[in-house]
Amino acid sequence: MVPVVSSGSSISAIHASSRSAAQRQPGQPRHTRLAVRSQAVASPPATRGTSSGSAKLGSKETQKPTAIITGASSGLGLNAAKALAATGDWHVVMAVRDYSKAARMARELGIPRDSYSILHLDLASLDSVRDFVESFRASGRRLDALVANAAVYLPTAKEPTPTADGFELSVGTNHLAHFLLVNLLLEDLKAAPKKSPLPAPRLVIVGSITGNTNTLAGNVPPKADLGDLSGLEAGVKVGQASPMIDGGEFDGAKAYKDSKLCNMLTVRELHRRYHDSTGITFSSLYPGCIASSGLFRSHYGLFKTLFPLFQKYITKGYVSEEEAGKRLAQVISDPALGKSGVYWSWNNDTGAFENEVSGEVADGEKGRRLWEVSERLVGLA
Ligand code: LMG
Ligand code: NDP
Ligand code: PMR
Repeated sequence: MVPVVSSGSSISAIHASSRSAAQRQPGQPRHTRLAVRSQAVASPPATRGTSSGSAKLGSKETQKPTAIITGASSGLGLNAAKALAATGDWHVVMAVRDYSKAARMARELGIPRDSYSILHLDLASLDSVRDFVESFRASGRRLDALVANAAVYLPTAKEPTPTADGFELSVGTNHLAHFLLVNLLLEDLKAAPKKSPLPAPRLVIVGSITGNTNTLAGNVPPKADLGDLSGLEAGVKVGQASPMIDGGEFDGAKAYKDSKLCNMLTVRELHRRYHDSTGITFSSLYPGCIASSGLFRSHYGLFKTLFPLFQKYITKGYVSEEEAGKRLAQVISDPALGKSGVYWSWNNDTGAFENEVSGEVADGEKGRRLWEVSERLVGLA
C-alpha cells in the first residue's frame, strides 16, 4: 500500500445557494418551499469554508485522482471513503446533505484530513444537484470516479413524502437525482487526465439484491417491479395520480426496491450508450447485507434488533459497514474490477465475482424507456 501523502489542500465546504427562478432551466418545476424545508437537513452555514480554488490545487494533471461519493456521511459511503483515502492515492469528495455530520464522522473514523473535502449535495432537490455540479467544477478538482451511493428507505411510511420537485422521496433521491448527477458529470469524467492509477475513469451506482428478483431476497414481498412505467411517465408526483413507478398504490419498501432496480438499469444503459465512445467503466454492485447500517433507521425497533441476527446467523448474508466499504472501494479503484457493465457481488471466501441480474434488470428495452422518461423528468430532454 502506498503511504498517505499530503495533497496540501485543506478541508473545503462549498455551499450551494438556492437557484433563482431566472436560473432555472426550462421545464424545471419551481421549488415547493414547504417540501424544501421538510427535506433539507442541517445545512452548514453558507459562510463556512470556501472552494479550495484551482490555483491552490495545481493543474489537474498533477492532482491526485478524485472520487466523488454521494452519501459519504454514513454506512457504505463513509467506509468506502475511508478505505479509498487509506490508500494514499486518492482524494475523496464527500457529497453530503449534512456537512457537520460528515465532518464529525470523517474525524471519528480517522480519515486523514488532507485526503477529503466535503461538498453540500441534497439529492432531494434537483436544484441542489445542479448547484453541486457547479460547485465541484469551481473547486478545480479533476474527476476520476463518481459513486452514486446515497439512498433512503422508508419501509414504515404510510404516505409518500415529496422531494423539493414533488417526486416520491425514494425514487426521487435514489434514482432521479442520481440520474441527473451522473448525466451532468459524465463530461467531467470523460475529461479525466490520462495519468491516473486507473486505466479509465469509473462511474459506479450502488444496486442491491432486493432489486433483483432472480434471488430469494428479491422475492420477499413487496417485489421490485417497474410495470409499464406509467406512474413514472406521469411524474411519480406526490398528491397526483400515483407516486409509484408502476402506477400502483404507495408502498415505501417497494419504492426503494424499484429505485434500486432503476439504479441497475441505469448502469446497463450507461454502458450501452457510452462505454465504447468514452471508455468509462460503468459498474453496479451488491455489497452484501449491511444489516446494521443507517438505512434501516426508520424501521420498527424490533426489526432493527432481529434483522442483523437473522442475516448473520441464518442467511449468512451479513456484512459489516467496514467490509462493505472495502468492497465498494474495490469497485472504484481495483484494476482487476475494470470491466464495464458488470453487477459485482462477493463470495465470503473467494471475493468479487460478476453476478447475474434478473430478467427485468437485463431488459434493454425497459432500460431505454426508463432513460428517456427519467431524462424528461429531470429536465435534460
Ligand atoms: C414487508 O413485509 C412490510 O410489509 C413492508 O412494510 C416492508 O417492511 C417490507 O421488505 C420490507 O416488508 C414483508 C414480510 C415478508 O416480512 C415480514 O413481515 C417479516 C419480517 C421479518 C423480519 C426479518 C427478521 C426475521 C427474524 C427471524 C428471527 C431471527 C432470529 C435470529 C436469531 C438468531 C439466533 C441464532 O414476509 C414474507 O415474505 C413472508 C415470510 C414469512 C416469514 C417467515 C419467517 C421465516 C424467517 C426465517 C427465520 C426464522 C427462523 C427462526 C428460527 C430461529 C432459529 C433459532
Ligand atoms: P446509510 O443510511 O448508512 O447511508 C445512506 C446515505 O445516504 C447517508 O449518508 C445519507 O445521509 C445519504 N442520503 C440520504 N438522503 C440523502 C439526500 N437527500 N441527499 C444526500 N444524501 C442523502 O445506508 P447504507 O450505507 O446501508 O446505504 C448505502 C447504499 O447501499 C444505498 O445505495 C443502499 O441502497 C445500498 N445498499 C445497502 C444495503 C444494506 O443492507 N444496508 C444492501 C444493498 C445495498 P445522512 O448521513 O445525512 O443520513
Ligand atoms: Mg432480506 C436469503 C438471503 C437473504 C438475503 C441475502 C437478504 C438480504 N434477505 C434474505 C432473505 C430474507 N429476507 C427472508 C427469507 C426474509 C423473510 C423473513 C427476508 C425479509 C426481509 C425484510 C423484511 N429482508 C429485508 C427486509 C427489509 O426490510 C430489507 C429490505 O428489503 O430493504 C429494502 C431486507 C433486506 N434483505 C436483504 C437485504 C440486503 C436487505 C436490505 C435491503 C437493500 O438494501 O436492498
